[in-house]
Amino acid sequence: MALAKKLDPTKVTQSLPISKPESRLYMSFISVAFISLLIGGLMGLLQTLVRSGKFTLPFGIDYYQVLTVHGVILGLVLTTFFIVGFHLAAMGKTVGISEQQLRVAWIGFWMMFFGTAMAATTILLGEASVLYTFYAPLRAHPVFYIGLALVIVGSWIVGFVNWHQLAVWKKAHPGKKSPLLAFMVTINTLMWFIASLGVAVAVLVQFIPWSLGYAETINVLLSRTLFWYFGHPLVYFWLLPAYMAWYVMIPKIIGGKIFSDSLARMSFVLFLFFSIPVGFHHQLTEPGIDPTWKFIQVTLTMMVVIPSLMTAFSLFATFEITGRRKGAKGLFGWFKKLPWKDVRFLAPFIGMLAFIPGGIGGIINASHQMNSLIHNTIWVTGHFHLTVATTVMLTFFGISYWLIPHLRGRKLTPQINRLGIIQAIIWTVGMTIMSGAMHIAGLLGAPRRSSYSEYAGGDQVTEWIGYQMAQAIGGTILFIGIILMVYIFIKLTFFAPKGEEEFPIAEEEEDAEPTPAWFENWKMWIGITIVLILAAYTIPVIDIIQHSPLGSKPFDF
Ligand code: HAS
Ligand code: CU
Repeated sequence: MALAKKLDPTKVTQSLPISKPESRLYMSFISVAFISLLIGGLMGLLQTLVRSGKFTLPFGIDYYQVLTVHGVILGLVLTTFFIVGFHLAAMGKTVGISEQQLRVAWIGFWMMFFGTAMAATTILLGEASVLYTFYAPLRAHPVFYIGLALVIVGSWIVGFVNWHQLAVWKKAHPGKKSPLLAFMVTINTLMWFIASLGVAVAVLVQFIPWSLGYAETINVLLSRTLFWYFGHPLVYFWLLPAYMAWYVMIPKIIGGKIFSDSLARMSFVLFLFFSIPVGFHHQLTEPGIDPTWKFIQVTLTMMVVIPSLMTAFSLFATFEITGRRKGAKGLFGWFKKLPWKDVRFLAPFIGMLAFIPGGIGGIINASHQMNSLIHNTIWVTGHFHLTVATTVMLTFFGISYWLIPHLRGRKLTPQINRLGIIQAIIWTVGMTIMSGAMHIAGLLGAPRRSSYSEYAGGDQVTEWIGYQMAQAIGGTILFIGIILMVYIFIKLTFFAPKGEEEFPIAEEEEDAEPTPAWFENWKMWIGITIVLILAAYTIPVIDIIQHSPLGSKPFDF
């Protein structure tokens, strides 16, 4: 605490103006995200229609090609572009960006853009129907892997810019704590960098030489382990920007304050620690990994639930305190004081609600015995359509309603606000039907990642088919939601009336305890993260390298 007192406790509500050239960069990222939404969403619709058994894809298009476009363009492209754009805007607003760093960030953008175009071309040519997890021994065209590598390296470049931005700010503000948003962005980019090193190694050392024909076989288990070392933190890379909006923007939008700056920082630090050493919870049914290590990583998975529970606690506290300040009485009176008619609040709030069943589903998945019931069934697809496609996406939509007009010098009109509320409701209805049906069908054994099939005997398919129809109905409703959202995006970007829209950043409570200085000890955070990763992965990875059977021959597309 002695140290903490030395920090300048003034509430650094940094709010810098965003210049035109900055806006152009941030909007470029966000625009790619919305174009991806349209393309990827259309693919999703097609998939649900095929699985209903009532529709065949035209022109010889393959189901798995469509599924790969869907997963890559939504899971990897939309998310990464939106997040990198949002990160940059959050940093620009709180710590600023120099012209030189802006130029470097543009290099990152173009690398990501060309990488995406390369990967997309191979998928569209039918040379890379390997799904977004590109599991070996499925082998894609080398350009697919090179494209993915470019997207990752491009995102690193922007990450380095983000770190540089914070370092410059800290130099200019000695002894001050970094603005909360900048701290959060730094954690998320750190996590992303450390995690994507794993997939970068898999792509550069295993997949590219193998797809070029230099290596005849591939160590399948090693490649999957490296993928999931990245794949789990990937889902938190999606979630944390939503948490930034929940911790920092939502309190401001509802007219309240940040419940606790230290709690918010601590939860992000815990995500950095526990997001990475847990990838085995995606490989629980995989032979070749000692159960002891699976047990250790499952235990760490349960640890990563804690920062989400802290977030839930903190949000309830913010809602209640704000409501009571506005005169709410009784146990739940504060509920009525929330701004239900403001889409900037409503869309992320529905996202929070969806995360309650989404998170419970996650804990079920992570429990080894129950995992053997649901693994590889469409239950898992139901789980991630609640988490990433509802919790995260509705929050990203919520962010877009103020961020896009803020960057474009326009206003969120009452009419667009109303359309946004309709959009959020359509999304909720569509997703409840689709994801609910996926969960139930999964429990009945319906597989994921599989086209329509009659399964010869016919018994099982009759059990599943009603739910697959329901998924097609939900999918159609969702696609209407996507068209509406893209319309709103175009409206906000080009046609909304000129004006000013607030970039909402909440302040801390007046009487908040000062945030301890050790939060700025980045060496400690990175050190603990590395120790945890080495503890969870070193021995099993050595095992995998030493004891894996001969590598696998490719299965080409
Ligand atoms: Fe997951 C599979 C375990 C969270 C995404 N997950 C996936 C896949 C994706 C995904 C994409 O252990 C599929 C990958 C593939 O293609 O194979 N997941 C978890 C666990 C959590 C979890 C333990 N997942 C997420 C998030 C995702 C995501 C977040 C995306 C954004 N997941 C798994 C496992 C598998 C898996 C296994 C592999 C399954 C298999 O066998 O293949 C946890 O982080 C969840 C913790 C969250 C909570 C909820 C806290 C609630 C909050 C809301 C508060 C609400 C408020 C509203 C305040 C405990 C914060 C107020 C309300 C009022 C009423 C006023
Ligand atoms: Cu996971």
